[in-house]
Amino acid sequence: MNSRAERGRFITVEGTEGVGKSSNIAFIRERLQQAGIDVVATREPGGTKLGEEVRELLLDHRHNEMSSDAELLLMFAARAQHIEQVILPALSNGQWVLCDRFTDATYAYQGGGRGILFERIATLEQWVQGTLRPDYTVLLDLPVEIGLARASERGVADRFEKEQQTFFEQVRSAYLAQAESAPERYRIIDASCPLDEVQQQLGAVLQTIINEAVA
Ligand code: Z5A
Repeated sequence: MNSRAERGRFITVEGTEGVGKSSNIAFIRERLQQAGIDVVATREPGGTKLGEEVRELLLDHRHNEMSSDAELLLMFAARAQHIEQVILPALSNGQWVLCDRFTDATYAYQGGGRGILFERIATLEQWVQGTLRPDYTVLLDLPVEIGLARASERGVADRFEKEQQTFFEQVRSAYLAQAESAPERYRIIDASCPLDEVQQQLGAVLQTIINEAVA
């Protein structure tokens, strides 16, 4: 499929706490590979040596004093490195990039959750990304209380996971508003179902994405 080295596709996966991103990204990657697609799976914040170090700062609960603007700028600092070092080279090489969170998370968490003006985020988006936007965004969506109950079974909470339910309600609302404003890019999955049903939905969505790519 990538023999003509046409630009690859950029797929991002988003959702609030406990929606099952980790559980489903491996499934998405495998489905794409089964279709003969060369996939680079990566994540934000992170994806590069520098970005992973920035991630540690961002998630470390010892930095509870971090200001919202510092948090926003660190997200974009890690993103700038990720785009230059990983995302753009892969896409221009014809590979597909599957990214666990991207700028929609910034609108949802720093915009919806922390209350930073969307215009301010859009300025950084334009500066750091130029014209780069995801081709498809899979939003795993479920009621916040279900996600928090699932996530509570994991280990020690990081700096974001310590936020209250209202914070995650604002994050979810921001995601749903973004999905509504960009229906051609977003694919919403009901993540409240058992995992096999979530993956049935994902399988159907991926098939249409693959069909569109080869059409
Ligand atoms: N962040 C930000 O603020 N701004 C930005 O621009 C970016 C990120 C890029 C780290 O992200 C933090 O960075 C994140 C937002 C912020 N903070 N939060 N919250 P992350 O993506 O690395 O962290 P995460 O949100 O905790 O994602 P995760 O580790 O992938 O977890 P998950 O989506 O919550 O999924 P999971 O671990 O696969 O599932 C949770 C549990 O539920 C687990 O026990 C599963 O077995 C179970 N599960 C999964 N699916 C099901 C179903 N269908 N039924 C029942 N149980 C299930």
